[in-house]
Amino acid sequence: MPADLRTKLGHVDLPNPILTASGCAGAGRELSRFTDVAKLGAVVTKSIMLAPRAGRPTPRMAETPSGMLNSIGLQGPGIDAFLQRDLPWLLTRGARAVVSIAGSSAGEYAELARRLSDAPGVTAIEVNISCPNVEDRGTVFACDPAAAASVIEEVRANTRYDIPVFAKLSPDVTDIVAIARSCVAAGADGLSLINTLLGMAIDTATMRPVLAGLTGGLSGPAIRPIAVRCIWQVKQALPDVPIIGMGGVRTGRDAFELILAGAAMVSVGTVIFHDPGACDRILRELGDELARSGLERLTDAIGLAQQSADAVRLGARPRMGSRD
Ligand code: RRO
Repeated sequence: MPADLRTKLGHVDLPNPILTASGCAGAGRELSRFTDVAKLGAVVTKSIMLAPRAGRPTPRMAETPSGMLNSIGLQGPGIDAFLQRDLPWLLTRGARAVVSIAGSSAGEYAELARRLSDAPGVTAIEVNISCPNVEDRGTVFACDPAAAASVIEEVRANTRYDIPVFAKLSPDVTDIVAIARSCVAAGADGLSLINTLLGMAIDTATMRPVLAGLTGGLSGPAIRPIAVRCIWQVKQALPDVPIIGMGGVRTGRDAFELILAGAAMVSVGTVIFHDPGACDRILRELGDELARSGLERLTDAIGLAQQSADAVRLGARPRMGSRD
């Protein structure tokens, strides 16, 4: 029997847990040549700001061992064009739209939340407070518990009550649990873990930085263990808060790993650039992983590795799956 893959995005039911990762599939249109966007758990859009924005100069991408650096710098059409063109397109296709928002002040985030609440069809808002590609690290709200809370409080207060608000956090902090607690106390319904890590590459032939923006966000398989660790730590501290996990997922087994750590949903990102049909494949493979492990429901797998760890701590034998 195929496993039941249904999950919950806050109080919203999703048919399955595989989402696109913000920034890796635009607003879904390009991806729709390769994937039926209505069959995904949801499409998470590229972070949208109030005004259109050109982003950083090129080159903006660089390959690294088992990963990739990006220095896009929040390129986007702005909220007006998004509401006129991109959101209606997603809805006519039957996709669930999780809209990622970004701003340079709590007030800008609040305005975006208001505009999205007035539009029909927004499934959830992912509040990107962790973009690494900004001029001033002081504006990375997710690096400070009070700054993170001030944005989330404004967004929650200005978002329609039936739209869940997820805060997207940065792994570039000493204590991600402190930031997570602060966001939840400020009204976040869930957490997205993790954004990219700040990195840099230097071309030894030219003896210059590879990226025009100098630094960039590191993504891809290289960061998956960091995502697993962050999800694990936050799930331990806040077991009832739903988590969208992301970071280097390439296969159904990788997605299963994030779910066992505590994620209720998994966003797929960097792999899409060289395998645009990856979301469909990962969804199939995840179903196979659950079946092989003797799990009938995805929800039974969420955070399951934590229970095994608890059992080991208490001196009991860990629960073994049926995998050989
Ligand atoms: O646009 C970007 O450069 C970007 C964003 Br908003 C983000 O959240 N994470 C990232 O790696 N790049």
